Amino acid sequence: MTAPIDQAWFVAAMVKATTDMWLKGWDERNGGNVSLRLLPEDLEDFGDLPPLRTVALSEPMPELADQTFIVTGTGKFFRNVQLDPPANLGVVKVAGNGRSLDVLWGYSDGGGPTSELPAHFQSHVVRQVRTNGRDRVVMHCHATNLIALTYMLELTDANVTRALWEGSTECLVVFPDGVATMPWITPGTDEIGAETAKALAKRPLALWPFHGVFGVGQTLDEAFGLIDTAEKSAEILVKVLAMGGPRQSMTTDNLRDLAARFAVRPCTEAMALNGWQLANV
Ligand code: 2HA
Ligand code: ZN
Repeated sequence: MTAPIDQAWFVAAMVKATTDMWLKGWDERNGGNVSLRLLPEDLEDFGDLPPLRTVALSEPMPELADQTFIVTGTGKFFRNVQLDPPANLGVVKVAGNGRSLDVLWGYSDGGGPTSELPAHFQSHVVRQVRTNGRDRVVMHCHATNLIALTYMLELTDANVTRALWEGSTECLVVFPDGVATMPWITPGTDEIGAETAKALAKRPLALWPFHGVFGVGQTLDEAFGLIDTAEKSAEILVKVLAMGGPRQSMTTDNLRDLAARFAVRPCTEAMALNGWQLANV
């Protein structure tokens, strides 16, 4: 007897992640998208999964050949995922030649994977290399305070990292490799996908100015927790700026003590700064 995929742990986990993201206020309307790489053992209870249909990829992804993912659907509202998982999510397998996807489950009303699939897939490629195959999740959302900060901070990786580290003591421990930034680029394009992957090749978080954030991790909980931690720090920084700006903060010595206590190696560019600064206009 094979079980229906609707009952798989990874469908429940995607429902939980997308529902929590909606409740956090990170995913208005159809904002946000999530992909989770599935392992052969995740699928073995579900028998043969003949392709329901095939979707072309905008650029070939030979590095992901034969890999399977569960991905949120294009145009879908995270609010609604819990009401109808098979309409709002899909399981897709990259073809052996990397040029197309087979839909194995979901997108039941005829839709397809997220418009940000190029950014997800290119990011999966670089994170698999960076983490020896451990990272399985790419998560994008419109976390309000992180977006707000992109209007204010000087947009270099070191400066944004330093600001978010100083915004809350746990941040340096949770993301010692820091936060990447990039210029504004049209969403849904291969170009923003390439820039995002370049950013995530060395850091686990990438800010899209005036738009949102990408976070990665081994599990949905890890990617969610990472974005949640950065967004909490951003919320504090937004309040601090609204109160007239910081009068005091953690020092470089404080950050060094934190790194030593929790045995992390914080990125040197952000440690080398003396505080953080607003964009020059
Ligand atoms: O899926 O968030 O960036 C909607 C978006 C596009
Ligand atoms: Zn978006």
